[in-house]
Amino acid sequence: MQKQLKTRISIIVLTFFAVVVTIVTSRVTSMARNLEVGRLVLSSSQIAGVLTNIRLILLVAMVLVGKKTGMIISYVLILISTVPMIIQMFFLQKWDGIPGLANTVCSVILIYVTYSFINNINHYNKILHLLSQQDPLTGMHNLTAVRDYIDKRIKAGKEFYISFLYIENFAQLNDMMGRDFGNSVLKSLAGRFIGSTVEGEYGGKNGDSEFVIVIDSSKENKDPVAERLEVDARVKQFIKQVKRPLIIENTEITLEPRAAIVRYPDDGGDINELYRHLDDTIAHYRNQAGAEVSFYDASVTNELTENGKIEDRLFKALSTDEIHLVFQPQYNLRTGKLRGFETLSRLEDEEGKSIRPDKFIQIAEKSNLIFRVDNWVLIHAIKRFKDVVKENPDLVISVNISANHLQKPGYAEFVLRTLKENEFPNKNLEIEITETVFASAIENVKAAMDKLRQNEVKVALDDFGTGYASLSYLSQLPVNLLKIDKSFVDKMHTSCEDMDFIKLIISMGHVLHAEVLAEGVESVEKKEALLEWGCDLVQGYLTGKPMEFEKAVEVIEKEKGSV
Ligand code: G
Ligand code: G
Ligand code: MN
Repeated sequence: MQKQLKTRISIIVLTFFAVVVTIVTSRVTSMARNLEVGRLVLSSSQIAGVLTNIRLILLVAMVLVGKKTGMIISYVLILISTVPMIIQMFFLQKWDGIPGLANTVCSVILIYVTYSFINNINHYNKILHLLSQQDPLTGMHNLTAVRDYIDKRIKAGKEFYISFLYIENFAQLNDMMGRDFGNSVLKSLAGRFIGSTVEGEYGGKNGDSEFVIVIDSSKENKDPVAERLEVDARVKQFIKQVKRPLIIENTEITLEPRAAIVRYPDDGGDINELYRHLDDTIAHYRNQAGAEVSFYDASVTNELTENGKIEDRLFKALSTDEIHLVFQPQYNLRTGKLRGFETLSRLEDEEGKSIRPDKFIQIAEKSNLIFRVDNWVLIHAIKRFKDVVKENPDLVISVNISANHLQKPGYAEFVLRTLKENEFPNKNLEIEITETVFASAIENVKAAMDKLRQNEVKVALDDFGTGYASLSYLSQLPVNLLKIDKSFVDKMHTSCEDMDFIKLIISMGHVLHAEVLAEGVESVEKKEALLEWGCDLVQGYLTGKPMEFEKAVEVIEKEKGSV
């Protein structure tokens, strides 16, 4: 609006001056006498020539400012000033106007050239703008276009929903099948998307593999709950489209789409806040079962802030050695003898309140701090126990290792080097890994485990029964201990199926030449039943809670005394 007004005013001003110059020119021409400016004597035709050029500049400026309108006004002005000249020439046979006429023809051409030049530039500008609003791969509206659209909606005072639709298994697919394959997937999806938005919806592509849908809040539907349900259903339709199997390069693939949704203005006052809350929602629900379409709410951000604080705390604790280690004893079920200890880490917040270990371990795993935590724990556990194991050559000290850790190149070598540097005998260390290693690069895991076992380090499979172990993998992996997950032991006396399962794990362990340990044993009855079923080892509150190092040493000493 502002711009249009400015253009109009400029055209009026330019027209005014052009008219003035035209009038003055015709006056000067008709005067037919010389003008003296100081010592300079100018003929009227000389002055008219200068004025005509000034007018030409004004007319070209008018085309630049007013484009088509500018050109029309220019031509009208030229026509008005030329008609008397032509009349004079033809009716009065005064041919001295011919140079002026030639001048006029040149002006007409110049104005036209200027106009078409401007027009072309505008045309290319439009194409450039279109390209800048388009995702090059899929042809969908890109990030900028979507942001522009949202900005306009906010300025227009509209209410709307934004949904980010992302594909949980896209990165994995990209890694496994290559980027070209991933690009083909996105192109096919874009085809499904572009055709399916209806009036009041706007679709685009955000980041690498993220789609955006903006859905207008319906005017007639004022009930917020009903509206939310409608949006939920609509986004689920998009999800359904994405989930339809895709055939790319003769491979059928199934995607795992998920969506996060925010509402303007409820969930954020500007686009940045809305986007941040969408990202928070994605981070919060990522890998969470059943959370296919999730609406943002404040608790999402609160929890992320909370997790961020724990992460900061952990980060600091790693450099100030404030992670605290406790040790839970493991016993031989048949002889009742102490076998060793599982090392467990503990962390306290700034006020000294303890942070739940499963929580901070999970946060560490998400942020990759887990590698540092695991290494810290390994180093500190063996430093603490190195003198103790020299006195007790059969004692086993076990540490937990995150599943991702073992597949990192050089991990086994790192463990062996650490043991050597600390003069800790390899056979006294046990590495506990969870069954989730089976979901990762098994070849690397197997190589690392083989290397450790060849060097007498023990390897235990933790939380057994809850993960993905397949018999074929299990038979290939050199484990010396299976740890039956606490959840089975908990349900031992209430569920026959769980009892059968425990018996099965025990015999499976023995077939694999591994020992079997039951975790979380809290009662004498369970302990006795496990013994009867042939279970080898036990770890639980019944036989000993996780304890401080000094207490653990006392337990060891007492054992020795009782033998
Ligand atoms: O005892 P507790 O509540 O600490 O254990 C919670 C979970 O955290 C268990 O599954 C345990 O294996 C895991 N855990 C405890 N300490 C560590 C550690 O240092 N590294 C890893 N990767 N996991 C640990
Ligand atoms: O997954 P992992 O085996 O590393 O987990 C060991 C966890 O189980 C630790 O958090 C430990 O404190 C806990 N734990 C060990 N024994 C018992 C028990 O008998 N009862 C309960 N409730 N927790 C136990
Ligand atoms: Mn464990």
